[in-house]
Amino acid sequence: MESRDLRGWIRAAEALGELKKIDGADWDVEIGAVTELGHHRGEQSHALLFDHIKGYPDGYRVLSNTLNTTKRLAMTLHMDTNYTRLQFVKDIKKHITDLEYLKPEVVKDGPIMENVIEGKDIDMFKFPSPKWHELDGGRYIGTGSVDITVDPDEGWVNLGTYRVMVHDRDTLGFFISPGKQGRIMREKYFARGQSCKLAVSFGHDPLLYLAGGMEVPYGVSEYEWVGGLQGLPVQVIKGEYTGLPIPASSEIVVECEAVPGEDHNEGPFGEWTGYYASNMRPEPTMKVKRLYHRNNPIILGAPPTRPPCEFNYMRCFMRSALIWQELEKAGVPDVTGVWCHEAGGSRLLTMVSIKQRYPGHARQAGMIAAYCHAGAYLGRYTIVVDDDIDVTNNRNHPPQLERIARSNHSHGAARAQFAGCHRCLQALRMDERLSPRRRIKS
Ligand SMILES: Cc1cc2nc3c(=O)[nH]c(=O)nc-3n(C[C@H](O)[C@H](O)[C@H](O)COP(=O)(O)O)c2cc1C
Ligand SMILES: [Mn+2]
Repeated sequence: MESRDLRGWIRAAEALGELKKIDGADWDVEIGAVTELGHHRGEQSHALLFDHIKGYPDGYRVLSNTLNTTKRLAMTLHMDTNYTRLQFVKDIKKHITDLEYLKPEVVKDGPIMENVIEGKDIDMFKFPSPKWHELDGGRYIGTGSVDITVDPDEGWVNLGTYRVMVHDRDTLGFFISPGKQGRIMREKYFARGQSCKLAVSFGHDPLLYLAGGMEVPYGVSEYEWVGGLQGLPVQVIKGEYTGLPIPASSEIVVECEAVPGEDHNEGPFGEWTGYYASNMRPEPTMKVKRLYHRNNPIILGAPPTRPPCEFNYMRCFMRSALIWQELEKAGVPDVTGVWCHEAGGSRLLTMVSIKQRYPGHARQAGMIAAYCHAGAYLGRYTIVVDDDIDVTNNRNHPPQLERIARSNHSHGAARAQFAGCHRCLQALRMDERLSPRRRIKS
């Protein structure tokens, strides 16, 4: 099998009949609005390739809506494309459980070296980075991107998908929330008063962004995880400035230095919850030292929007498979389904079905699903149901579930509720708008 780049992925999406080309859109909110409409078309959506973008040379493109159908997701994972959702989650689980990590292959040259730019010639505005949502604080070149860092103590290389804003010609802002692996690495450098070197890729096989955007275990490089998944090492070139491995066939890569204390206002940015979750605030910045890009480069965009949004649809499958895997590892028997619901942006609402065997079985499944690595971060509600419910089937769930997932329950943020086999309607009791007394009574 040949190693795939973003252009190979586009050809494969076209072959599936799942790609649309759109000419003449404006980077200023228009690409974002059209992208969001696509998010809400779910399985009917197409991957969208924007060209002839206003004010930019023809061929400087943006690709969005890559992973929001099961067909495109399966194609990206090098799997078959005729699945029910539940079977697909099961097969992904098997796929990632049997994974043998493959180290990346270091090569001397690749398409990314077509243009290498340094010093005063660096201009991050040369790309049609979208302003995705109306009230965003700026233009975001990085949404489906990966930040590449090396752990200063342990030496392993992490790839994480964290948003990247363009501040000026050679300064980028990046927001990484607490506890993410790239943030832990950055903090280690900063705590020693050292700068943190990073490479960031803005266009690549969406499989790399899929890996960068999910909970690959701590200490495992996403390069090795992707290599294992595609059965072929990812080809990388050693960056001249940072020494970090950069994908040889990326569309756009920067090598940067983040200096402690050099923060700059970042955001706000429309979030996957469907609203602005935080205001503008100072966040670390990166100075671009080298800019590499292919001729006619393509930015891979994966902006958050109101749910369901594209990247969270992808994560519904991936995180469900990971949680299921962790349930099995913890010895929970007879799990028949796991679904990180799209109404909760794949994080806030996890549903598990079991063939109930003994008293405590539902509680055990719910506890572990709520608190295992893949389920813990921002996990809010976990519901356990009987095995006659297909948890992946939207029609089984009332629309109120979205409100539940987004509600703000006040009785201890980490308290999970287990409806243990009383069907998901039980969950309505958790609606924040009801007083605790009414919730108990309802
Ligand atoms: C499209 C997309 C955008 C994301 N944006 C951010 C972000 O701006 N900041 C952040 O901390 N996490 C963001 N995430 C979530 C992280 O990528 C995710 O938690 C991932 O597990 C982080 O990688 P790590 O486990 O190597 O830290 C995003 C995920 C996706 C798929
Ligand atoms: Mn990681």
